[in-house]
Formats: sequence, structure tokens, C-alpha cells
Amino acid sequence: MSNLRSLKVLLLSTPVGAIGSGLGGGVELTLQSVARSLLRRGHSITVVAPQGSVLDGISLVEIPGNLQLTAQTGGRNDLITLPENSVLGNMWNYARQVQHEYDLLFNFAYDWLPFYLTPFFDRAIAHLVSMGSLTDAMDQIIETVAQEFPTTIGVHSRAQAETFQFSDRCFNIKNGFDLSAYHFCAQPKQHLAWVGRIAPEKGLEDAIAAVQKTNIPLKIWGVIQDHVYWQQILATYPTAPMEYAGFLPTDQFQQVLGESRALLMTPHWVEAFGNVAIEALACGVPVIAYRRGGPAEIVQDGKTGWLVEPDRVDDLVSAIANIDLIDRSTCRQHAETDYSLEALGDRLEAWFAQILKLS
Ligand code: HBI
Repeated sequence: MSNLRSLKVLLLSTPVGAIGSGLGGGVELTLQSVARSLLRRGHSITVVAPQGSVLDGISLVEIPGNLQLTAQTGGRNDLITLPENSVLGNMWNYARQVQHEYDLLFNFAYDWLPFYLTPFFDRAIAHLVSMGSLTDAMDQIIETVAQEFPTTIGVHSRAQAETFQFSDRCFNIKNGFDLSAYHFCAQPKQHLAWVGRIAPEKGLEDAIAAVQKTNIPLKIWGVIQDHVYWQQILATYPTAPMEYAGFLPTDQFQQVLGESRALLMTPHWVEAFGNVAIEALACGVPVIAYRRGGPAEIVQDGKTGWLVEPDRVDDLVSAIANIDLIDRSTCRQHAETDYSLEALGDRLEAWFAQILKLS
């Protein structure tokens, strides 16, 4: 947007973990991509995040306090809870004090408080909703903001927006990454990859059931968020050809991800986007994904991977058998056209222009 002058934007991170801890899941990567794409376009960015956060080259304000529980562990009628000395409360109290130094605030927290506080602020708040509908209380407070401040709700996919009643009032920013950090790998090794927080909603057991049948080794990366779930998987599939490879920083991770024959995405919930699908495509790695949520809007069936009927392990197995039909350079190309920092920056500026009512 030529008339979108240089903006001063305050990004407020997720309160579930420090940036770099892996506890923030995809939001950690998304926040860094948003910051970098805006900095490159001449905007000035400050990030507010829990104490212990690490962010190179981006101005960071660390806030003390107790972390928020993750929203996806409860049920639909989960109560809104805040710990004593809440880092979320402290982050937004800081935002209240400094808001007039900024043109726009940008919320990454999937939490009740920032949405509730929106009308109390003098500055506009862009809310990037990072997951689909999870609880009645969150749906209600996000809908309230969507009604009173139309255009300020951002999402990562149409499928994610459609889990809410206000899907028509959501701006789809998809996502984007610094693709120079990901290197194309033409000749993969033999293993398949699965990446994500190890928790029930991510459906790791389906990927393991599939490799048990194909006997192609599976490498698993990500934070073990639910240890009971992980132990159940180990007990259920003691002989499956799988290896847990930990949680790696992006530069090391993209190297080993790139060596994979394909990435398997087996979400049991509506994955809002699926950052790791872009990371894989950027390395030339085809993606085999359930036709569910964000990944179904990323994978071009038969061109950059295969879309499989949800929860059908046998269909995963046949997609794996056809992975060599996918041209790995097409995967990299698609990441560059739709999911670069430039493409993300275009979508962010279009969103901000709507929020700030610039023509
Ligand atoms: N839970 N309460 C809460 N707040 C968040 O911001 C949050 C979360 N759970 C998961 C999460 N963010 C991110 O890992 C996903 O949005 C990607």
C-alpha cells in the first residue's frame, strides 16, 4: 500500500510461553515472520513477550509474571482463568501505558483478556486469532470484537474462520516465512517427517500407524506437550519405525526437514494454518495432509503433495506410495509465490489499511 505510511506497531505475543521456548507453538514463528515482513517494509516494530523470550534483531520488551494455561486443554465451557501475577495481565497493562506511542497494536494471544480490553484502548488492535473455535467464552468475546470493530479479526485460513459464527468478518492473512532460511533439498533421504506439538489434537498416532504399515522410517520433531499421550503412543506402537528427534531451532530444523521424502500432517482438529507445511514446501518436501483445516488450503493435491480423507490411515499409506510423483521444485516454487515474507507483508498492509480506514 503506497499510502500506508511507515507505521509504529506494538506486537503482543502469546502468554503461554517465552518466545523460543516452543510452548507458543506456531505463534512464535508467526510473530517473527510478521515482525520481519513489516520491518522490511519500513514499519517500526516493538514486541512485548513473557520474560525469557529471545528475538534477534527485533526490539523486545520482556514482561514478568505467571504464564497462561494453554486454551486447547479444556472443553467448550471452560471458564476463563488467570493466574495470580498474570503475565497476560501485565503485558496488557504495559500496552495500556504505552499505547499512544504506536499507530496500531497487534494481539497474538488466543485469550479472553485482550479481546475484552479492546474497547478500553484508544488505539486500534489487530487481533490475529491463531486457532479455530475452542471454547464458548472465547467465541463470544471474539465475536463481540468482530461486531464492534469489524475488520480487526485476522485468521490463517478460511477453514479456521468457518469454525466461528463471524467467519464473514475475518481477514485471511494466511502466513509467510523468511524463505531464505529454508534451503531446497533435491535428493532426500529415506525417512518421512512429522512435526508439531505432541498432543492429542495433532493426531501423531495416525502417522505412526501409517509407517507401521509402509515400514518407511518416520522422524518426529516437536515439543512433547502431553507426556501421557506420548507414553500411550510408545506403548501402542512398540515396533513402529519411528524416532523422536526433539525440538530444534529453525536453522537446524530446516536442514533435517529438507532431507525428508515427505511431511505427514494428520491433525484431528481444524488446524488453523499449518506453518510446518510451508516450511516443508520451502525445502522442496511434498506434504501429505488430511483434507482438514489450513493444510487443505495450502497443499495443491497432486502438485505439491496429496490431500487424504481425514482419519483414513490406509489413504495415508497409498499417498505415501505415490510421493515420487510430486516434483520437489514445484513445492519450493509454490512457497515462494504465496508464502514469502513479501506475500505476507502485502496481506498485512491490506489488513492494516482496512483497520486504519486508509483508502
Ligand atoms: N493458549 N491460552 C492460550 N493462549 C495462546 O495464545 C495460545 C494457546 N494455546 C496454543 C497457542 N496459543 C499456539 O500454540 C497456537 O495458537 C499455535
